[in-house]
Amino acid sequence: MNDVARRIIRSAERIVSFSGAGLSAESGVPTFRDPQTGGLWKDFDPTRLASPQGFAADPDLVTEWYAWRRRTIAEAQPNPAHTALAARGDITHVTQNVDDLLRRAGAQHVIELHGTIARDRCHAACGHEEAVDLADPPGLRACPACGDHLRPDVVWFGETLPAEAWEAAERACVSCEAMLVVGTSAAVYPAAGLIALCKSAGAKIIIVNTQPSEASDLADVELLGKAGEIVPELLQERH
Ligand code: BV8
Ligand code: ZN
Repeated sequence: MNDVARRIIRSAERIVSFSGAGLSAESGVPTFRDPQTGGLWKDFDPTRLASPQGFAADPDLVTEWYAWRRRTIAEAQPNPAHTALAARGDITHVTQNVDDLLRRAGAQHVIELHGTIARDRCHAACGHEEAVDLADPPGLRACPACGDHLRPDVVWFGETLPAEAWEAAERACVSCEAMLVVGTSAAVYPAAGLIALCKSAGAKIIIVNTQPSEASDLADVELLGKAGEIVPELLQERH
């Protein structure tokens, strides 16, 4: 284990974790851009399946694709990286992930920048939303309040991030002393911009990833390897 990284974590009072699909890869949830761990976007076209245009063109296809992802997540279990992060109630967890594995690992306060796959909301944003059973996901259906379609409460390409989550994440980043970046290619904005925001606020950046990413040049320490192996060692209790 890298002592510099451990010293940064031990001496920082305010820490933000920033996670992506690589955090859940060892739980069997496919990533988006990493061919070794699912690489969803190599088989599926994100503009057709994770965009309002795609949903408008074929709402059944998009609903079925999310039902498949929901069943996969229902069968997944939190891995040691989720558990280690969840055990640190002093860390503010900001995630791009839409799976519920950090919550299931016991993390109290998770800022979900891209929403959650565990909920549906009205596509016309009339305000109606409802939890879904990931193990038995619903098919395409109408919003009981206004008749438009219900869709996963996630942020699609071209959609804005939930304002409350974004503001909470920015607030945490501008005052943090260390950011622990876990399992993200740092390719998607505005989320990935939070890493540079922390850096500009004077925070130390520790990256845990199986390969270099678009954030590598911002790292004070880059630990190449699996989150499930590195994160528990890095976060072992402070003392
Ligand atoms: C917005 C839906 C505008 C939820 C997702 C051109 C240039 C720049 C930007 C843009 C552009 N054109 C469009 C944009 C903006 C666009 C964007 O950033 N596009 C990128 C791709 C170029 N962003 C948007 O559209 C955002 N909205 O900008 O709105 C706007 C503004 C004002 C008013 C109206 C509109 C919305 C972005 C959110 C998109 N939603 N998914 C879902 O179904 O999941 S994207 C998808 O990518 C997920 O959300 C995911 O969270 C996100 C990031 O991916 P990662 O989590 O990093 O996963 P990835 O597979 O990429 O990487 C995994 C990493 O883990 C790899 O590096 C791998 O090596 C590593 N790994 C694997 N195993 C392990 C591991 N590491 C450790 N341990 C392991 N075991
Ligand atoms: Zn509605």
